[in-house]
Amino acid sequence: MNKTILLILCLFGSIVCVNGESYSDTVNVNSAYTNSPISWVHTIPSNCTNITSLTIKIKAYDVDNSDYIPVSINGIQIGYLNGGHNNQWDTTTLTPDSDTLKQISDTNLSSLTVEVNPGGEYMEIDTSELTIEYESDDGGTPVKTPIPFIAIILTIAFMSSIIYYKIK
Ligand SMILES: [Ca+2]
Ligand SMILES: [Ca+2]
Repeated sequence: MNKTILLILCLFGSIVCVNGESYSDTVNVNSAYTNSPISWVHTIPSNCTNITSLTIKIKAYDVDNSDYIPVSINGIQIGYLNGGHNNQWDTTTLTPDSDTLKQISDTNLSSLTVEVNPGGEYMEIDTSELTIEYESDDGGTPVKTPIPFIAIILTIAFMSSIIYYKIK
């Protein structure tokens, strides 16, 4: 590959990634052991206009079956709690794809309301950890994220290709 193009790609990737704003919020849901819907609210930054990535980790008890208890954010379903944990605690990690994120971003973004619907199955929620990367509508002080893995890999690939061509 043309080395100049590769260098430009590396630099561009690094700049785009480093400028992402990042935010985390943990809610101690502490729900009852129940078969009714459970919901809670994650606050998000007031200047957030678009969510570019989202990860939520939900610690739940006694989720017996897979693909059975749906999880939604602002009414948009993002997946299911992990099943196969009869009378056990387990943490489900969900990362909605870009189409789903766009649907969430199109809702009222003043906060994120999470709901799980046990549909008659008894279960319990302990904690919920939300992490988002987002775009904002002002020039406020952004929280810089660490240089992400992909930028490091691209840089290493670039350096390696230079060394390879030099010794060739
Ligand atoms: Ca059970
Ligand atoms: Ca159960």
